[in-house]
Amino acid sequence: TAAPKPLPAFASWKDPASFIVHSSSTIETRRSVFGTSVVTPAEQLYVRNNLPPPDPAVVIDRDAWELTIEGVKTPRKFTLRELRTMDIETTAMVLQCSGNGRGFFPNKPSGTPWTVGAAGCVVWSGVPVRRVAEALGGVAPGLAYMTGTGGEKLPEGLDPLSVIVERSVPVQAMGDALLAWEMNGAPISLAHGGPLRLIVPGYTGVNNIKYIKRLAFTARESEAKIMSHGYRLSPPGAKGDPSQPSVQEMSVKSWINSPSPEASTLKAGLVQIHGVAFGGLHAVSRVEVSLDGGKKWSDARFVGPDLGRYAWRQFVLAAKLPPGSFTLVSRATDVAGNVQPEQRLENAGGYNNASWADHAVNVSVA
Ligand code: MSS
Repeated sequence: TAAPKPLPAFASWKDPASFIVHSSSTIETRRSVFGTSVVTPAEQLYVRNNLPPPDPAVVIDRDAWELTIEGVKTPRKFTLRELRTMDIETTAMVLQCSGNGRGFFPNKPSGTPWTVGAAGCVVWSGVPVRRVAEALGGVAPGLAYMTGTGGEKLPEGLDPLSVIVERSVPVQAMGDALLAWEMNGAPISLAHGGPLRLIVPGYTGVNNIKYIKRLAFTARESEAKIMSHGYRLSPPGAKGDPSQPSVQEMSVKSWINSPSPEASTLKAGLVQIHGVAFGGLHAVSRVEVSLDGGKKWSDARFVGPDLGRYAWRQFVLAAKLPPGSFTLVSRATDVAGNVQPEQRLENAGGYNNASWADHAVNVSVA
């Protein structure tokens, strides 16, 4: 077998043993690495970049980073130094790539074949977007979207709209959105979007714009290709286009991390089955675990602190396993009564896979 690919330079400070390196812009946390301490350490958090990150100099003089705000009564430019004086909020949330779980689609959609590790639970601090908008006289009337633009240098000779990372979410999403400069208690690394990142809790990864340089309230969705054609729920075989739903809110989901599918044969006896569960926009309220692929279910117990509706919760079920083969699955329910589905929603891009059946862990016990 080929030697494992090295971590990309901008993520070389991470723990190599924690990752599956798919490419220089996609590194996935190993399923066996997720522990039970709720917050995912930066050293173990996945990375997905659609463009190469900006020059590392931007995280040296962080305070000089500039952000333009548009679509408010009095548009203006802020430096990060100025934003820090406005207000502070701290939010724990699940950061999950839209394509997490793509690797379970049998038709192999193009894109990174992530299984579970394009996700983590991360704590962000920064200024609430609503505070910034208020300070500038409020969102101008009739603007239905909040549009964030990444500050990468665009490759030359291409139509900027075909490469720029710019995404729009419904304007209501600003309610809990942050312009964040801190992640898990440290200034945000370049890998995760420092010096300044837009955080839209409950929305999939791509909507959380790194190195944000422009935040605009807009009448229409961005015309960037990543918005108009990328990240669309298109039927299998079809290309993405603006008529199809955009990949935005996450839905209720859970999976088991231990025992992991990478584990060899288990010893008969007591096993602590644990994993993570989250509800997207709603807090998760219940997790059931099945040892027989979903015929019989038992309630699991939540462990560890509840970091709020956008964070994931760790769950555990202690089970006594005799020798034999077992298909371990988990199924989460959120406070709104949404139950994690058995089947994935088929779509060409392999997005939003929340199927509990796909996330099964098969173990043999001797
Ligand atoms: N931002 C920017 N600026 N750029 C890029 O590339 N990507 C996306 C987000 N944001 C980008 C951005 C994606 S796509 C994702 S997932 C995320 O991010 C990730 O994050 P981290 O931090 O983990 O790396 Mo899929 O849906």
